[in-house]
Amino acid sequence: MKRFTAETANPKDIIDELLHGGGAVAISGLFSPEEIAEARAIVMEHSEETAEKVTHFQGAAAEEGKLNLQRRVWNLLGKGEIFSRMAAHPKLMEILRAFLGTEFIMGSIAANRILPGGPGQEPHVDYPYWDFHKPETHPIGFNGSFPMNAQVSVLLDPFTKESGATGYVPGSQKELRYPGPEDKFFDRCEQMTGEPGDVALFYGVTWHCAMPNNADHDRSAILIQYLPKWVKPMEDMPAALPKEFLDHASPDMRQLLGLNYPYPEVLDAARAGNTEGRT
Ligand SMILES: O=C(O)CCC(=O)C(=O)O
Ligand SMILES: [Fe+2]
Repeated sequence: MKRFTAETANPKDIIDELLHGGGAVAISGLFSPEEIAEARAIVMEHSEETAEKVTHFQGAAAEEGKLNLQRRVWNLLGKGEIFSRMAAHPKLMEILRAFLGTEFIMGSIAANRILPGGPGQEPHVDYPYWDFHKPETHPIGFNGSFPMNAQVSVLLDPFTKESGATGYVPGSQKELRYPGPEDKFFDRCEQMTGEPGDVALFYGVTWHCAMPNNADHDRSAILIQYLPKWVKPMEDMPAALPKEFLDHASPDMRQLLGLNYPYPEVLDAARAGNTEGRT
């Protein structure tokens, strides 16, 4: 995985790597140890209980009775201001505007906590093709030649081979396809390793998954999904957030929440007049 710092991270090289290189990059130096400690404490607090939350790509863990070792915390914007800062970090905004279009949105911000012994996930590609194991439900000829998704993982713990750093197959983003057993993912994958505070940024059509945590410590990350403005987001964040949050959202946060993009809209009831076009 190509590694950048806050100083060297530039949209052109990163986008080239996401589309035509390995499909994933690391960026260090965007978040302070204090910010990471604050985020981690909130995630741990909200995942202390074993109440099961909706999750994905964990069929094997469910069969083995180990879902309890892989915990999600959803709707993070409502759980601490630090998560708004993470989602709208100016360096990430700059890169993602160049990658997904200047008016891109956020589809989800959640934590993925894998406890020691957690078995990891099934290799997959991310939304908007979560169910691309059923390709016939998507348009014919659908491909990954332009990005309809970017994923950011903000690492809260050491992500090592042992602790189950996200596995991925470099270059697999070049052909949009859901991996199967014949692809021998686990023989071929590399891992997005890093220190707490590092960011892994990847193009979501790259085959990837959380790997088994064989370490003696938790392995948590903040997972942020970014999308072009017209892709249906995964979490209905405006519906889950209090009115005060929406009223006080910064311009970047309003964009991320999709509040600047009107559709779908009841056009019969919309303000009359020409609202769209070059002139
Ligand atoms: O936590 C990870 O390492 C990856 C999680 C992931 O890919 C997902 O939940 O879609
Ligand atoms: Fe994923």
